[in-house]
Amino acid sequence: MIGLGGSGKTSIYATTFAMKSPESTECLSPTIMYEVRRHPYLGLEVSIFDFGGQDQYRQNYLDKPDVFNETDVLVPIIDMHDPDKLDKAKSYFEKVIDALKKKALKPKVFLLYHKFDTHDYPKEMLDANYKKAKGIFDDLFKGFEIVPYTTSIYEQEKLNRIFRDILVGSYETLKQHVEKAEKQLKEIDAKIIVADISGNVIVHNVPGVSAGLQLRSDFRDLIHSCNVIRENLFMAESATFKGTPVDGDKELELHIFKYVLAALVMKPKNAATSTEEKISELLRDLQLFAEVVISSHNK
Ligand SMILES: Nc1nc2c(ncn2[C@@H]2O[C@H](COP(=O)(O)OP(=O)(O)OP(=O)(O)O)[C@@H](O)[C@H]2O)c(=O)[nH]1
Ligand SMILES: [Mg+2]
Repeated sequence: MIGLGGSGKTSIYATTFAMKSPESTECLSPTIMYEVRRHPYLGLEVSIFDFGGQDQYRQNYLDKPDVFNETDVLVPIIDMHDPDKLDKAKSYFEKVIDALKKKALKPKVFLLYHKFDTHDYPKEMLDANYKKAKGIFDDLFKGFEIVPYTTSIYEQEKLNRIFRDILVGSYETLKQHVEKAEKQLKEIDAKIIVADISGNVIVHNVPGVSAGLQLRSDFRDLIHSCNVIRENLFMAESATFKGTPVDGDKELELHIFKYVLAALVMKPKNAATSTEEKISELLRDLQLFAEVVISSHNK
């Protein structure tokens, strides 16, 4: 993630990956040099580089561009509340692009028009800034595969989806599976959460189950414990766990697929046959999804 100082990089990291609330970002200090955080996602170790954007640090990266080696994805972040700095951001990004080109690096670019919200900011100015910024930046990264988005830490579900797409983006087939599962969830009359074993939510249809990409801690603990049982006791790649209260008709199932993927299904004990059929179909697809994840790791 690159951008000028104060554009919101660390805030995006904190709310999307570290379970922090948007309000808590208001007292963040500027990042010194760059911070690298390793984040397990679908069995991969993803390294997220948060490049501090103050003047002296930016110059440092440009002087020693080896820090950009092995960049698979570049996320330039532009502050929609600070129109006076658009030209400065442009000139920084141009220099980064030069450095990448010299190294023959061609990361995918996810361009974020960030702080796209009216939190202490007038709507008319936001719209004007966005229009102006698009004129400057949409063309800047031509030659790269680029996807632009408007983002805000106050619109967390959207930010989560964008980062999920960034993280699965390297595997085209995975993306198709995610999109299909998303569609299926909309049509199933049961609450379902699909997450990876580390507790990153991939898709769900239950409001309020995650803080950023991270699943609520009780569900995360459940997945973790069941995964340990799967490994140590069952010694199987996949396993199913069921729970139900003694009184009442709720039912919870946890399916683990190929030691990477988990699906939590919450439904009434006697759900309609059509619901059961749709769930079975989803579970079969998730099994395939997990196989694709594993085979993409082995490439
Ligand atoms: N309104 C609004 N404010 C935001 C948003 N994202 C971040 N901020 C605020 O922007 C300020 C700076 O955020 P940081 O995340 O520290 O910025 P940074 O890009 O990491 O800055 P450096 O570390 O100096 O490069 C904080 O006060 C955040 O609360 C957003 O989406 N909307
Ligand atoms: Mg920072």
